[in-house]
Amino acid sequence: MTLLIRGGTVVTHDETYRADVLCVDGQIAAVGPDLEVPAGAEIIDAAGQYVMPGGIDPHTHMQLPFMGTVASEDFYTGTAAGLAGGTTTIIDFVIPSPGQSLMEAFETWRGWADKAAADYAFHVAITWWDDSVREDMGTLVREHGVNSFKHFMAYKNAIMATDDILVESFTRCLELGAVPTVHAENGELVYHLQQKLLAQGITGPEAHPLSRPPQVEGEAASRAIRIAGTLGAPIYVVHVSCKDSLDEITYARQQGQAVYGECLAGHLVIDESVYRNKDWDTAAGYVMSPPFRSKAHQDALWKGLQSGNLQTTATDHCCFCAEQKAMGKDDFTKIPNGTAGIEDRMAVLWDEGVNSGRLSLQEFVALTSTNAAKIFNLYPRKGAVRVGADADLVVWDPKGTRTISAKTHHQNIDFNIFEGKTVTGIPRHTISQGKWVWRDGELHAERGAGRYLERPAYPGVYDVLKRRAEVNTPTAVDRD
Ligand code: URQ
Ligand code: ZN
Ligand code: ZN
Repeated sequence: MTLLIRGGTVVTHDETYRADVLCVDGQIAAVGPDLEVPAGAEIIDAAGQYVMPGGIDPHTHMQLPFMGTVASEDFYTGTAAGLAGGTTTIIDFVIPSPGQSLMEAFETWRGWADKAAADYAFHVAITWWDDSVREDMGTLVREHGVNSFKHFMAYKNAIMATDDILVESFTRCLELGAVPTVHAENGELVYHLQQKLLAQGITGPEAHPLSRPPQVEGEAASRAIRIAGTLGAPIYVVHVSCKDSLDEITYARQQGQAVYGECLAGHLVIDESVYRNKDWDTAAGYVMSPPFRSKAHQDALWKGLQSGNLQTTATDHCCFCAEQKAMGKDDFTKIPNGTAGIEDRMAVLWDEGVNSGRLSLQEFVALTSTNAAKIFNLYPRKGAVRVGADADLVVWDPKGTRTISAKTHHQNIDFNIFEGKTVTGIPRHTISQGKWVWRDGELHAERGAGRYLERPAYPGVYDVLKRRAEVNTPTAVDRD
């Protein structure tokens, strides 16, 4: 399989230059001006367009069993929708039920992901603790290429990790050279506020943000960062949604602590007025945690991206259709939490970030691909445009436009949080493993083509991460 992307401008996290890109048998074989056209090669005309590393979404939940139902997007439809949006790698989550063997859950998720159309990796959640969890973490790192473990500080009476679990698990991550990550909301406070609102007879989606105010996130972020700092472990905070948690990250980083922050495309552009929509289904469609916030918090998040205090963008793609959301018709705490985004993340970030002048081209690449690859040790196999890297690329048309809608998206959900938004700047072509899978509006995703990506732990993870993610740690490509 030989593909030549001709006439484009290559943009990486630190370079912008005119070059052709030759892909042979799934890897990048050459990058340079006026490359020879090998016999039989497919040719993509990229004149006037940017050739960038395929997007990496470090936060998805395909077909997640959650809150009494199962997310409507599965690993095939979700990764296919990602390819249509320029995303070529996801990092999803294995979430064992409390008491369930980590290895058993890992094998279950591996089975579900077998149908993926694009490459994938897994964070593994720590939702309970005993010696077997400690052992299984070692097995997952040493034998299965897991180098990140998730901790939900929210969701009391379900998957919430209490402080004792954080301390045990972060310590274990330190021993193993793995990165602990957290969903930072104080689950006890959320539960208390939920009960209070219900007791006042406030049962609709408008109560959702009232039960999870920014200080609930700021407290948990501070606690997780302090615990990690005390133990000498790095920490990655997922879906940072507000100034409260961003300030905690910024302060810790200024003290030299290895703290990383992720923000969601939705949190950058959608505000909490959506929960006051008169239409119940519409308001419930936006229920996800942490909730969408005020514009002031959106501005803070943009500054976080521009200042380098937030390093990645993601989607937390976790889909529930209207009939599933209706499980919470009489009680907002029963509305399955989650929204979609994998198909729109990159175009929304380009439209609101690059077109507005907030982000440079190279910062766009760093935030949608390269930084996630570096932090989770997939770089330079992923997140790079260089010889030897996987041929996962997106040909970006800065002038193309698209109006986002559930009526036309490829995501398996009947709702789109960006409904009606017209973006300028779209993925014209997506190449995955050297195959032309998104061809100017035609999707050629292949069920089962996705591969499980092993992510080695970092030898001496913390000194590497302490030197920030600029260090090229030995990865699969380097080791070959
Ligand atoms: O909390 C998460 O990240 C999962 C359960 C998706 N749902 C959500 O509301 N963010
Ligand atoms: Zn979360
Ligand atoms: Zn999530």
